[in-house]
Formats: sequence, structure tokens, C-alpha cells
Amino acid sequence: LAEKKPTVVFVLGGPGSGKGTQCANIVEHFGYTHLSAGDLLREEIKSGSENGTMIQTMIKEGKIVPSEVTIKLLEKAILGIDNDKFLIDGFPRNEENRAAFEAVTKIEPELVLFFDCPEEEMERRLLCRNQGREDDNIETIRKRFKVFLDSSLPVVEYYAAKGKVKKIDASKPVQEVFAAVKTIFTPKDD
Ligand code: UP5
Ligand code: MG
Repeated sequence: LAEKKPTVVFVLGGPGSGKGTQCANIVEHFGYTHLSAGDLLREEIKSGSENGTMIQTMIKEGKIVPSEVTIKLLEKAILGIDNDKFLIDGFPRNEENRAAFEAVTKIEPELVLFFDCPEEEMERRLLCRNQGREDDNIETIRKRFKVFLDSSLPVVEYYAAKGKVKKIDASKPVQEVFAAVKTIFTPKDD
């Protein structure tokens, strides 16, 4: 993977902040490939892999799956797709994820999109999503919020200190959020 040298944008934000929704829009307009770490983990459960049961238990508890599992899935996906621009959605989720990804892949993100959204709004969205996700119940949602605040926000702060974070108000309607996202990806002629 070190040889492929893809452009990577990390897409971070709390549970239900709209990462997946906005990534779909970015893919359509800017030619990136979308890799949701959560989707890759859920596919791994479905495929009946030996790690499946462990992953399922961790997701149900809102806990962060061990880095090596997630990083292997991301690496495999990046190598298997003929594109050099990737949106990595929902990863890295803690400092250890971040450091391990950098050490293993030697990839530094070009940019980090951070979807900022109040908890009440994220909770409302998750409770009416209705896609049968095992972690969309109020008990797990509260655990996910806590893990986000305790473990994931520090990763955003790490990249903010490096000047890499573009923070977006994600509480607005989808199209307004995307308008803000667009300005980040559209080259400015000055
Ligand atoms: N919606 C979206 N935008 C809206 C808007 N602007 N206005 C109104 N409604 C909006 O959106 C959520 C819902 O809100 C949808 O119904 C949508 O239509 C609506 P979505 O785009 O799906 O938000 P997203 O941020 O992607 O929410 P998601 O629930 O996927 O975020 P999580 O970060 O919780 O979930 P993820 O899949 O990334 O991770 C799940 C679990 O996997 C984690 O808790 C963890 O246990 C595990 N995991 C790891 O261990 N490691 C990883 O690296 C990744 C995941
Ligand atoms: Mg998502």
C-alpha cells in the first residue's frame, strides 16, 4: 500500500452526523471512492469471518474494534479498487487507530472533514433511521456518543493542531451541509 500512495480524506463526526450521506454526495461530484469503516466491519460480520462474532459484539456495545482488523479491511479495499482518491468514513476513531494506520500504511490524510452536530440532533436522526442497524437503539446510541467524545474527538483535535481539519456545521439540512462541503473540494482560482 505504501507504493500506491493514494490521496486520503478522513471523514469524521459523531454517530448520525451525516458522514455516509455526505460521502455519497462527494463521490458523485468529485470522483472519490467512499470507504466506510463501519460498513466494511458490518460486511465482515455478514461474510461469516472468524472475527465476525467479536466485531458484532463490539458494535453492539459501541466499542472500537481492534485497529489491526479495521486497517486490514481498509487496506484490502484500497488495493482492490482502481482509484487513487479515497474518503475514509468513520476511521480513525481513537489515537491508537490513527497511529497504527499511519505506521502500517505510511499514509497521511490530505484533509480531515469534521461534521459537527449537536447530540440531540444526531440522536433524533439515528432513532428514525430504521435500517435495522443493531446499534441504533437508545442504549447503544448513548454508548456511541460517549466513545465519540472520549476517544474520537481527540483525533479531530490532533489533526486540527496540524491545520488539516475542515469543520462543517452538520446540523443543517442535507443540501445546505453539502453546499459547505462543496466549497472545500472545489478548487479556487485566485
Ligand atoms: N441524515 C443525514 N444527514 C442529515 C441532515 N443533514 N439532516 C437530516 N437528516 C440527515 O445519517 C444518519 C441518518 O441521518 C440517516 O437516516 C440520514 O438520512 C439522516 P448518516 O449519513 O448515516 O450518518 P453517519 O454519520 O454515517 O452515521 P453512522 O451511524 O454511520 O455513524 P457511526 O459513526 O455511529 O457509525 P459507523 O458505521 O461509522 O460505526 C459503527 C460502529 O462500528 C462503531 O460504533 C464501532 O463500534 C464500529 N467501528 C469501529 O470499531 N471502528 C471503525 O473504524 C469504524 C466503526
Ligand atoms: Mg455511516
